[in-house]
Amino acid sequence: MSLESIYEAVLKGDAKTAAADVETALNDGVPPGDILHQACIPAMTEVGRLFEIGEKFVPEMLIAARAMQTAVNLLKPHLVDSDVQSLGKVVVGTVAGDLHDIGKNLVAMMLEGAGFEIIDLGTDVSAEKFVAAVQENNPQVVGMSALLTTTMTSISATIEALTEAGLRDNVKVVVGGAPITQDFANKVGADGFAPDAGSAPRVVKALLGAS
Ligand code: B1M
Repeated sequence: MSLESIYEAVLKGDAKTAAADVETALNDGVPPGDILHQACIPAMTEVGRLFEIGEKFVPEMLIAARAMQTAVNLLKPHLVDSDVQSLGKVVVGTVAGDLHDIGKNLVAMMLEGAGFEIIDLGTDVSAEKFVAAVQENNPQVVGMSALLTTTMTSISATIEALTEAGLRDNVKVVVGGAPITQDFANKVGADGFAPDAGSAPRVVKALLGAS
């Protein structure tokens, strides 16, 4: 089974074929990381490009996202080692006003694989909900994802809410998502920025002084 056929299935939003082809590729010994990075993620990038030039529309982005999530769910057990010792708790969520969750789910998966306990608040998470989750779970890290330029401001609003609640010094804040940069992270007072899911565990571990 070629990576090309998985790429095409995700691009077309054909979840059934994507699932069958991922299963076959795994059985054929294709590394799960290659399936993710050389087929699934490039397909979503292409969906975004086609949307931008008016050749794909929101419903097509949605079905491509479902196919991507189906593939990721099959890859997860192969990418996450469930026997690693806990390095700490991370509360993750996509910020208020934003429904994109594929990148956030990948980040959560990689952190879980590296040994962190994940409390996933989902999408469109208000500042109040982040604050409540920190009060309730006492995590070491809060991870926020934003995919829209219009929701980047929800990151600063959430950081402010954590400060107002007296919790900012208790947690490290890590941010990411397509429009987020290191410069933005510095400006809003985040502790860390990860450009992709692969680098998220390294960034979080460095902030916590874990090796
Ligand atoms: Co939307 N969307 N979308 N969309 N969508 C984008 C983001 C867009 C760039 C498309 C485009 O125009 N080219 C554009 C944003 C433009 C902008 O703001 N500048 C856009 C738009 C405009 C919209 C709507 C407004 C469309 C509309 O309704 N007219 C709407 C907004 C809805 C809302 O959120 N309120 C909308 C809706 C949707 C769908 C619901 C249809 C669907 C999302 C489904 C879902 O997530 N369950 C969707 C999709 C699929 C996309 C694209 C095509 C793909 C996103 C994706 O999953 N990428 C996207 C175009 C693109 O990104 N190329 C687009 C794959 C994923 C692996 O990458 O999410 O970047 P990414 O995550 C990476 C890194 O960013 C990083 O690691 C991840 C893995 O390496 N990362 C972190 C992410 N979070 C992190 C957190 C961290 C660290 C790293 O620490 C905590």
